[in-house]
Amino acid sequence: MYTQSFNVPDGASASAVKAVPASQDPADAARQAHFDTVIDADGKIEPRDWMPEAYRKTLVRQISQHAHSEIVGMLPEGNWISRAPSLKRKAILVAKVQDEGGHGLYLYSAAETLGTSRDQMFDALHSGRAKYSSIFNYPTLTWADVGVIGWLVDGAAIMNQIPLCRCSYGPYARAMIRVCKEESFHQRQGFEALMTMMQGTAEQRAMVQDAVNRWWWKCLAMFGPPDADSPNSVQGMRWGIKRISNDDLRQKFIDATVPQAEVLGVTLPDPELRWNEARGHHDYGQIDWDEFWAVVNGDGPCNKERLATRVKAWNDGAWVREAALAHARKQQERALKEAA
Ligand code: BYC
Repeated sequence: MYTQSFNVPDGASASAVKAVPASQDPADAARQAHFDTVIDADGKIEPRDWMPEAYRKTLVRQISQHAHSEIVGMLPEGNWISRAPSLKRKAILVAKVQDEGGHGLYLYSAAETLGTSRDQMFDALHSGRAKYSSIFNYPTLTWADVGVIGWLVDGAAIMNQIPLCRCSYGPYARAMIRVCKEESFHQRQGFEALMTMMQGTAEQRAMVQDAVNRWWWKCLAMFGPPDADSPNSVQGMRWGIKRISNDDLRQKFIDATVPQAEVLGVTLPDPELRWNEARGHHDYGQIDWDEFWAVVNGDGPCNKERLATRVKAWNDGAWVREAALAHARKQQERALKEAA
């Protein structure tokens, strides 16, 4: 349904911004030149390699935000585990939510290789300084929302994340390969759950349509602001972190999703959505960017609730962390004694 292929071509604008500016510090010139050569040759930068501070900072920003999105993303769906309509759906949902937790862990680990501790990242999240995806600040009102999150939210995530498998930073790229394989299952289970509901009663079909109406525009905003208002894009693409621009990914997602909506029998809630023969793409209506920025800046319907839930989970889990540390200390002491 969504390609697992990693040979997705770079966005048109990527080739124009490949060269990395040389460092102004003469001491760094040789290392910078080597870094530039690796980037220009589409090679990988590894944790022990020299990298410009701005590259490191950009990666920590993006990877930690991504990790936070995964673990906050567990909450809207976790809300439905105890109310899943059958044992089969419950088992699938538990596995999916658990996968999201795992994605968070791979990503925190990847960010740690850049010299940022997990405690620092959690502190940024819990104090409200860190961002996470806007999409998770909306409520899941009905069971159909769980299917729509799989179909559309995970669908949008895959579209964004497949190119990240070729990101220039090795640990991030490698983490994304496994994440994308799992996201693909998530997207399919969502579509299949919705397909089942669409073959059910008129009430079930209406529930699916209502969920699609509420989530569609929010999913389009997930790809980030329009390219012209995206301050990080040019540099991110120059460094081979981002491969395809926000607008190009959004367009790819729309073009891929329209035929899926037809198969499902739902209407996408955009009267301006139509195929443009000349462009070879679908035209679409205006995204509400004021709403997007309000949500990103803390004013979405669920921002406070999501953060409070994460902080509570962190505080409630303190004894587990303490016990694990005490156990590790004891094991270390025993190993030292045995070695002596
Ligand atoms: N929500 O210059 P831009 C998932 C921020 S997990 C909130 O274009 P960039 C899933 C952006 O951070 C989904 N903030 O930035 C999990 C920047 O602010 P800062 C998460 C957003 O980095 C569980 C500012 O706006 N996926 O799918 O070049 C269950 C300007 O933007 C958003 C990832 O994180 C947003 N939607 O591009 C199911 C993928 N969009 O940092 C599903 C990795 C933008 O300057 N991340 N902002 O203060 C990326 O690919 C890129 O970081 C983005 C943004 C495309 C998101």
